Amino acid sequence: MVYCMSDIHGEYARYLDLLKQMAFGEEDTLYILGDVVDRGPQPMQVLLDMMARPNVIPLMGNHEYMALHCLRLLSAEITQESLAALDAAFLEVLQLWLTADGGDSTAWGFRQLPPEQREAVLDYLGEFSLYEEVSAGGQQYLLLHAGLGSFSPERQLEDYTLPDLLETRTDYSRPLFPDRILVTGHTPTGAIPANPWPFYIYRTPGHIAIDCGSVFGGRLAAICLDTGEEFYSTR
Ligand SMILES: [Mn+2]
Repeated sequence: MVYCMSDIHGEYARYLDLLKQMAFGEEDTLYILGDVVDRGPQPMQVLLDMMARPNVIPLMGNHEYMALHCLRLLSAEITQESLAALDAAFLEVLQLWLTADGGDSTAWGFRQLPPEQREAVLDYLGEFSLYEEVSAGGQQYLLLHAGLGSFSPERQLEDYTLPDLLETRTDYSRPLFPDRILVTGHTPTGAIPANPWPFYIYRTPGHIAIDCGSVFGGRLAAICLDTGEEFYSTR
């Protein structure tokens, strides 16, 4: 079976709860659509568990992008070059990440890892893909974190920019493709205008939105693409 989950944001207990509910096994595949880190309490535990499972396929979220940028510069060996990179612009990004974006739990968790594990985490984050195309239950799906900003049917997927893919607020009221369903996180379903069911997976023609706002008083969710079955964290 093929499953999708998104916006775990350090909620390790909820992540384990969902794996158990799904009876996730070696023959299954789980795509995690970004924002594993930041805000919640245990982002490093989630990452380390994902790293140990070859059948978990991670995709980049805007929070991984920020975390990777900041952690790489903070943990670089001190050279003239690495010091020059710690300029005013970087310090501003760092401050924003640690405060408004909830990067403190990621930074603290990272600091507590042994050095070789820190390096493995940075390598792992650097391998997250920007999108995945999968087929399940006879249907084609395009999986990505936020959406396809400045969408055009002629535009190739590799031509979308990072902000297009990682920060877009998707308009769920219109399908983008006639033959593919877009599966996205990033926008909590409770923040989608016209959605009467805030803590549930939201489906419209051409779209499945799966971020049920776990760190914003909601739940962590997963969906099985083969059967359409939905799973929600119970704690
Ligand atoms: Mn996001």
